[in-house]
Amino acid sequence: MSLPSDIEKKILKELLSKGGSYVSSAYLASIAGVSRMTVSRIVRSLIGKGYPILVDKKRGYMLTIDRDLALLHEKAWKIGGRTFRFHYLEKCSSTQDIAIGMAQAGVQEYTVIVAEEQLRGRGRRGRMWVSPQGGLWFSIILRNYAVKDLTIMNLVMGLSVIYGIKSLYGLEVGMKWPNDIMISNKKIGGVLIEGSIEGNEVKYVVAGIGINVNNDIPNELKDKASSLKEILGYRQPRSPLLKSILENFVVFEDIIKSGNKKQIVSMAKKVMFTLNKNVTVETPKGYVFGMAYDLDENGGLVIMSNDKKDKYIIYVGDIIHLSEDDIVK
Ligand code: BT5
Repeated sequence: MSLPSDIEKKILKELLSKGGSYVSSAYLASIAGVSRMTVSRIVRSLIGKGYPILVDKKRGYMLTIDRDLALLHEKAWKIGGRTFRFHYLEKCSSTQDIAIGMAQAGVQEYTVIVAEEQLRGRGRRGRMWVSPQGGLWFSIILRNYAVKDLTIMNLVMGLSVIYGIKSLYGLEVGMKWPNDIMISNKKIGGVLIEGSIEGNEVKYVVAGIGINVNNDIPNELKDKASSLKEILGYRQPRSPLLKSILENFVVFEDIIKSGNKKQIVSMAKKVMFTLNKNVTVETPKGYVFGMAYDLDENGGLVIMSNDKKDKYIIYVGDIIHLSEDDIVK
């Protein structure tokens, strides 16, 4: 997805600032210095990008920020030859639980469960994921993956989120290995990959994504977490972000399904904040100290011990906690 043009930005800014009320087409035309026909064309293009804009012949245009995800319920988007079908829930325990139940019941791939609020949102190893109203919390059911590709799925989803945010807002976004989405050293989102393997076959993968958009960050997380609202300075509809993430995801999924893991790893290295940092990793076998300097071909973090005698490769499942020390210059 390309960044919006200047005229598009002007119209969008006006609709965002008057979110929830109608803005007349004549007013938008005068603000942007274009004809009403052009306004109508630009609004149609914004709707195509996932912006929840209601059109009323008499009153003009209204962007709905809070109800945008609800509008997706039982709707579908065709992106990159796939059909993503949405189930929206006002409140649920965790979209992962719902998606896993549906995947086990045979529901088709690319079904997306999206919730306004999760009561028991979770991260890795049963950690709590704070998910109040206003955030983007969703899980996608995926199928037809090879077992060998699973270790890299957190990178595939992480890249989809990073490029989804970058291409929509032009922000600098990075990843803290293995699954944290970071802007200026604060966590704004996370990825959780779960699935089921029987024998040599992947029955399903459920990719869960949580992004702080308009939700408030609780005090206890404020020093290490932030939201797009805090960073951009205003509230955003979430459906364009969801669309942008899915548009990027289909590109990365095509790459992984064509067997080109190397390309995923090399793209992930470019956005990985953790590389060239001194790290401490807590694993079930004990602590590992050293410099994280590379990703291996399966997405594992390669660490050189401080005395340069030992090399460790750590995978997502091995890690309990990773902390970064000072940046090594
Ligand atoms: C993650 O776990 O970062 C994966 C988060 C995945 C959440 C999505 S939402 C949709 C789907 N449904 C679910 O139930 N989950 C997925 P992890 O690396 O284990 O990080 C968890 C840690 O992040 C916590 O221990 C907190 O320190 C911190 N944290 C919790 N909530 C946060 C939030 N909203 N924003 C930033 N950090 C948070």
